[in-house]
Amino acid sequence: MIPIIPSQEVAQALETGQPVVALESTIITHGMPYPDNLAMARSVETLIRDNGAVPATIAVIGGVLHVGLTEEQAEALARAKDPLKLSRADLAFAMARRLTGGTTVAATMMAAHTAGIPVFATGGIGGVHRGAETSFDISADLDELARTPVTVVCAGAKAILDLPKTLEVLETRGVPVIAYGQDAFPAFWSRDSGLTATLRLDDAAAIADFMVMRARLSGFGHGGVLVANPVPESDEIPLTEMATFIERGISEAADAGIGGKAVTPWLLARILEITDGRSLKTNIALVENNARLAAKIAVAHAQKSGKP
Ligand code: PSU
Ligand code: MN
Repeated sequence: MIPIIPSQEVAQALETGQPVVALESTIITHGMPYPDNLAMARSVETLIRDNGAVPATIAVIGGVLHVGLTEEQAEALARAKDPLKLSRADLAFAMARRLTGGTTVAATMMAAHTAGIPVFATGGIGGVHRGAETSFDISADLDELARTPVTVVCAGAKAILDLPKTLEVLETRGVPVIAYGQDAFPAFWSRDSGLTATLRLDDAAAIADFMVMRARLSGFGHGGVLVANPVPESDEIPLTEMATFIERGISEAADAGIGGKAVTPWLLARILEITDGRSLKTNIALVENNARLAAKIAVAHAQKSGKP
């Protein structure tokens, strides 16, 4: 048996076929500073409830893989000192050593699928880093999307990555990339990356239909689905503006010798400083926007799966 502990509320929702939305927690432990991280975690859960689904934030606390956190657990995670960043490669280690950490998109997908939750909301996925041709830094999120059947609702991928290469890898690995309500693939803080997503759907019900059909094809073997939901216009920082901040952050990261798992958290924190907090406001708005859409998809999917 896989040692996963669902909260009472999540266990009950899953038993009775109610819609559930999984949430990652690296965004809490490494993506935003305290106390904004805790406020974001709370508002996202509230938005999911307001849209008719049950939130299930996933994290490892003291070695236990939790699916659904109590208020106290969420607060402890948001305040944790030196929490780990847990991707597929790190989960068992953290659990065996009874450690605490936030789960990335990859690790959250693993836990959500094991728990029986088909829909998951995050901010942005990891991808192919700029310079990957020499560093080989490609997020495990992409591999997980290729293998684990969970629908991930994100705001695209951050423009700190190499977005054309990220889309190429997703295509090679057979991951459908669906832009929501527009043709362009969004770039996290910005609505338009300048690249076109291969697929487009305009409402939650159509995405749920797509999920159901993909599951029916699972005899061929199938993995996840990526839904790329642009940040609301009122909160976006256009790419032209963002590009300058990103270039500066990346060159500073290189000078400081930042590499590996530390790159994304370091850049997010530095860009927050460079933009004087504006990027954080956008980051929170896009996660909230993704939570709303994920809840709508989960509700539509639960109906189409013949459950209440
Ligand atoms: N996007 C954010 N904040 C984050 C991340 C993405 O706005 O904290 C995290 C996600 O958990 C994602 C991870 O899965 O970064 C990717 O890290 P890496 O590139 O090291 O795989
Ligand atoms: Mn990496």
